[in-house]
Amino acid sequence: MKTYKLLIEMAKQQANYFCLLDPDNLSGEEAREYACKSEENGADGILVGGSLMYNDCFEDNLKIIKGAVKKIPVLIFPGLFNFVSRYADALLLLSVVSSRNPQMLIGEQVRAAPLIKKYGVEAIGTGYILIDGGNNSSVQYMSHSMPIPHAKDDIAAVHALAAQYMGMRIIYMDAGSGAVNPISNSMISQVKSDINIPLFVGGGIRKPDIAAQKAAAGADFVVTGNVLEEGFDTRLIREFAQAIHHSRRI
Ligand code: 1GP
Repeated sequence: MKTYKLLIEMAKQQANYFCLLDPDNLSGEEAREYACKSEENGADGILVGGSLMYNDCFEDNLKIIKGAVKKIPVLIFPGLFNFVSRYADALLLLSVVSSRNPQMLIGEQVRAAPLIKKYGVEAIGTGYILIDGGNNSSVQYMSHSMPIPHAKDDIAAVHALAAQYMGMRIIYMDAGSGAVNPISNSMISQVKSDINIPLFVGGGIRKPDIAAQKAAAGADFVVTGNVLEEGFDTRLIREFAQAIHHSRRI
């Protein structure tokens, strides 16, 4: 509960900025540098994860990232059950509630559960909602899941509400990595007004002013991944962090 309580406190104070690092795409040195520089330039936390495990470096890089940051939480954002490790502050145990594929709703979680117990890592039940971002996302393909249509705010809201009633403690709304269209402000705002648990929003956010809009609409945690993978730019991290921190909730 320690990290979840921290996230609740963080969400009460301000909108927060999380950088998503895909350990598969990073050397150990890059993992250390990106984690350090993210924290130094204002990121409030780091998510570690991706859709694939192509290289055998998830745990090594996670350990490096956790060792490199001083204060901010490091959370696992798993693609599949094999992203379980003791070297994170917590693991977002995702159930893809927008899916009707039982493997992504409960199958992967069942496979992860014994490892979570063995490692003693804090697991935070997370209702993951995939929204159409204007292109076929890796998550959509890998999870055999149809995303919720971009303009159907009410459908997203009832999924979030159902996840909350089922006991999930975070909602993560994702347009998918590299989305053409990030999740709309109106959808974020409707979901946020219906739930009382922290809300993560990501997918296709490439500019600080857009990130600020997502925070102003109600995202407690705004996530960027791709934009930093294309060129790790500390000035851009600072701009994202400042824009998100200075946003005003609607
Ligand atoms: C993907 O929400 C994250 O799961 C981040 O998306 O890579 O498009 O920033 P981007």
